[in-house]
Amino acid sequence: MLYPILNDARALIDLSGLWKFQMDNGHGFQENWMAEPLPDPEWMAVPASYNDQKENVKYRDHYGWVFYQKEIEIPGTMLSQRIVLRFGSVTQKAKVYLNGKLICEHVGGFLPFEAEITNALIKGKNILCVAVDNKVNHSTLPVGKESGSAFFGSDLPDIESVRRMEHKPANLPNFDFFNYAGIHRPVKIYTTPQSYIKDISIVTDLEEKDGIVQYAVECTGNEKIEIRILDPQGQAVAETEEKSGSLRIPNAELWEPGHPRLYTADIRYGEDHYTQKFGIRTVKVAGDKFLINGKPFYFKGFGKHEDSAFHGRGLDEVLNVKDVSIIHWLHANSFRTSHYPYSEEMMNLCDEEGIVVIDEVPAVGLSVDTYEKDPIGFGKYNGEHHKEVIRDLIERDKNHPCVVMWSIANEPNTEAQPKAAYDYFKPLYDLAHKCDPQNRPVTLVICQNDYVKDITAPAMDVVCMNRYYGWYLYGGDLEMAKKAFALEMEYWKKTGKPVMLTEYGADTVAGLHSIVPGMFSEEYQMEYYKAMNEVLDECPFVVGEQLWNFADFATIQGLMRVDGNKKGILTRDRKPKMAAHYCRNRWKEIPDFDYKKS
Ligand code: GCB
Repeated sequence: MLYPILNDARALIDLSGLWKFQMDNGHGFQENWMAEPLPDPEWMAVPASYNDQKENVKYRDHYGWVFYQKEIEIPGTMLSQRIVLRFGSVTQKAKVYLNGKLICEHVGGFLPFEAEITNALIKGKNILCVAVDNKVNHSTLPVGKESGSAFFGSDLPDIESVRRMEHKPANLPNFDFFNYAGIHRPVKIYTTPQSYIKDISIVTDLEEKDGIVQYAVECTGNEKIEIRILDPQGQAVAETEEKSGSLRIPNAELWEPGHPRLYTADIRYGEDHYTQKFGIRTVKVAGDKFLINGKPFYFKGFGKHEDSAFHGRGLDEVLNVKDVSIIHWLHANSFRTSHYPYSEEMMNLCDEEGIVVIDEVPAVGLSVDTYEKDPIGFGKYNGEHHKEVIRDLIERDKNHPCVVMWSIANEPNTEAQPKAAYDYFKPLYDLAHKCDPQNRPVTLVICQNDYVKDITAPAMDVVCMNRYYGWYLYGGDLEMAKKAFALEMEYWKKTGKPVMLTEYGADTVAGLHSIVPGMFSEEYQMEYYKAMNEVLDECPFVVGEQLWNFADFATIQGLMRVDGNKKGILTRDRKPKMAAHYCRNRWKEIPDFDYKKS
């Protein structure tokens, strides 16, 4: 799906700003809130989560539908074109109405969707209404549990279960980040001519010093096409009048981490015009190495979250720029979009800034017990939706040079029912390969478990693992943690695969210090990373270290979390903890390429 742009052929209107908002009273749909002005609205900013914009627990802990409304009027000059309404993301589920008519529905909170509204618009004012549902359950990604009794603030369940101390919230996210909801990314209206450019796929290769650009443009209509490839300085270096084919760029300037050179495919099709940036680079796994442009790359970075004060999970471009600036300051070169696709704006920025991205679908929280205890196993999840998000993510991000690998899940327990896990995930792995014109490596991030039983992780192109030796296991005992970690790495070495640590970390309260490093202190977090990195540095097959987490982030309330997850090397407002300085010094000495020589 193409990112909406403004140019001499296409108009673009951004509907960001204040929208009218009302939480469902249980009768919103029956009372036709989609068609009439909301009965008792208040103001809510878009894009952003609604949860933290007001000082009342009912917004933070709302469970179910909310309604957003905006009056829109389209300039008459735009009406001769195709008019498309596009959402960057709405979390978790959306029903979109124009003047009371349902124009589209979307399930899944982290990917864009759009609908043509040319014929649904009326002259003058139109009521645009978006109903948003935040519930998570076994059919959604991420996964939640719906057990059907009390939720925050609702009535107590029967007295017997209260006495038995059974507390089953109606909706419990099975993931460790706050279930922020709302219209999270920009809502835009864009236009195209009636015959238009629908999609573009670009795959690049290298032959000696030349770049090979294979391209395919999908269009509707029957117009003449003209494509020019512009180099990073804007000079035309190739031209064609074919919708698909291959072009040679002599002495190509490559896209590399830290040195991102971007080309542009400038496409005219009849009256339409679209410009697509791309990078000339290759990505490949060879033996136990991860190659970018044929050279062994070493990932230095973190798992992140889209999370900040007030905005929640809403797009915050200031924060994106700030985070990328901090990534450069740290001498890091990469991150994983844990645990869902990030905004298109962030992906564009990473292309421009030369940050390497592992792109993850929102498949977090898929957990099963042993066959005896959980005979349905992975069967309880919605595999079709899982396929859909893989297809849609790749469709959205296929042309980004920053994306070097797809992650099809975070921490499903692949060892409790090893064969069932393999049968569930292997087809998803194959699907990701099939969908990606660039055929990038595919992985799945595994959790700490009885690793010798896991047959799914070794079936991936890179073994990506989250490990908490020294925190959840052997917490406080770094010597023991090191030994256990080193023992495990002996096992993975034998698989011959590239291995990467995609999470490791320790909760750390900024400002808490101890001379003898103790858990939660800044000294412990730093010593923890030193200890784990000592093990990693002994393993030539390890192709990267991405710690957990870039910054502290919000989670559901619970006994494990004091004001959220504190494993950031930065605080939530981006102040460095001691470990950030340690990482900065370490990563300064680690080159992007050829770190592990043997
Ligand atoms: C994990 C999860 C991540 C959590 C983290 C933690 O393994 O992948 O979502 O936040 O552990 O801090 O417990």
